[in-house]
Amino acid sequence: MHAADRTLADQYAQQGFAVVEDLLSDETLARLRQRTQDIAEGLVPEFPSADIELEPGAERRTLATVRKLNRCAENDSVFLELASEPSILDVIESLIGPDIKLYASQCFMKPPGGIAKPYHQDSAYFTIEPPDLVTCWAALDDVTLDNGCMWVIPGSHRGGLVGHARDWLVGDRVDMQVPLDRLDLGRELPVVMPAGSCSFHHSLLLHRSAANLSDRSRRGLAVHYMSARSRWTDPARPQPAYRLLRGREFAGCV
Ligand SMILES: O=C(O)CCC(=O)C(=O)O
Repeated sequence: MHAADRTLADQYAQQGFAVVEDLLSDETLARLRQRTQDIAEGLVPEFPSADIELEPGAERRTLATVRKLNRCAENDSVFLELASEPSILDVIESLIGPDIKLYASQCFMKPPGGIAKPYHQDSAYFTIEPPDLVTCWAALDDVTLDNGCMWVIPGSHRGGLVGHARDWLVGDRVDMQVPLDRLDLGRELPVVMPAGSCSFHHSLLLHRSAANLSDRSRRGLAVHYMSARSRWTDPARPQPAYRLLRGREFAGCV
């Protein structure tokens, strides 16, 4: 492991997250921005509409109304290319080892006025053991305090999974959040960074994102990577076929 990777891996182990500035080239950034805009404006008919979520109350799909694109890399080769980018996989390898699968991907579009996402841990949604799962959150726009940056509680990934309540409404959909009395809010930190940077967070890290109070979009492409050594643990749902991105498969694992 290079010295820079070790510093990043140490920070990730201690804090549960780490930021790498300017990881994406200008060309990659421009391609991803254009793709999110084209999908939001209905110019990519092959991107399934079932995987396009609107902000609560919105009726038409535009860049100003789309809240989230789901299954980005699973549906679209432009996002899959980003998910397979060697410079990102090198960071992931330094955090969870050389055998890496794509667990999920989603683009949080956070348009001006976009709603907040309350505190949660990704592991509350992700049913694999061990939870060797890391998210690369690629900033497609400058991320600032006023346009809805993520906030994290450093070190909270070391406290295990916290109980989530199912009482948060996204429009008419119920979603999960960690109750406020379970959080040490005095320790939370904002993750602000320029476009083209990536933050990497552990799936047990407590994090949220604020509402977008600015007149600028705050798009973040989140690619969730898992170790190919992890096992699927949800008996109620069939095990999905996860794509191997680097390294090798293991018998009996996901
Ligand atoms: O970008 C956001 O608004 C939320 C991101 C998030 O919760 C995640 O990447 O796990």
